Amino acid sequence: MSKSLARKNGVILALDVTDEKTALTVSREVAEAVDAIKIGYPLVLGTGLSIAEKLSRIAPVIADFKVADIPNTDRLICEHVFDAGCDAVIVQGFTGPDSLTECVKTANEYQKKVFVVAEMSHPGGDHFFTDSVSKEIAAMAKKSGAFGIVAPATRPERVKELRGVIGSGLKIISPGVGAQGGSAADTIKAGADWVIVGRSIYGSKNPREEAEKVKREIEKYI
Ligand code: 3DU
Repeated sequence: MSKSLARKNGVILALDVTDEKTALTVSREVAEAVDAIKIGYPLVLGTGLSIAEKLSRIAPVIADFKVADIPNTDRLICEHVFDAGCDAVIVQGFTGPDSLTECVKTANEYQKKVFVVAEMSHPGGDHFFTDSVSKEIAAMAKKSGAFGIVAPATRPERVKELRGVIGSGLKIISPGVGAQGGSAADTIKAGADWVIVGRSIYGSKNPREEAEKVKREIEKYI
């Protein structure tokens, strides 16, 4: 039985390493300081999807595949993700309500979760994800019954606005802390439930210490 996401520390590890040994070592080291491990194409293409099941024994796994296809293809992808032991999948919303609904329906069948990307965190991330588009995607995520959205830690003011759109029923996970310049405390204060942190944890000499640092930075706000 794979683990299910619950907030204790408010930190999610983005595990973009590409080999299994490092992935398992880092995950075991930081397990007590994070609430989930986010995996994506770098790790899965490097090791195979079987890594998900191994990691899911350590912490809940979120599959960041930014799923963005027609409903049938989306469903097939989500089935693989959940069969592999992941607790949640990250999907795009710009593909429209029918694709998103199919992902949520599949997740519900497995009793798993869908997060929808509302806006991205890199400098070009708001080029197409403009203010109104992001809000529309967030509203659609709420209507679809998704578990939460992804919003940029690099723009806490956007996290706050998107929280206003979805209300308190949906969760917000926010990448962009650390290597991309975002502040964990500001992001949580703006309304995020979890910050997602990758390179500044797994790329450091002491990943456990770095994860603990982020955890301590936000503990009074969660
Ligand atoms: O920048 P970091 O190394 O802390 O990693 C951030 C992770 O979050 C990474 O896996 C990236 O693919 C993901 N992500 C974003 O950075 C920004 C987004 O808008 C969505 C996902």
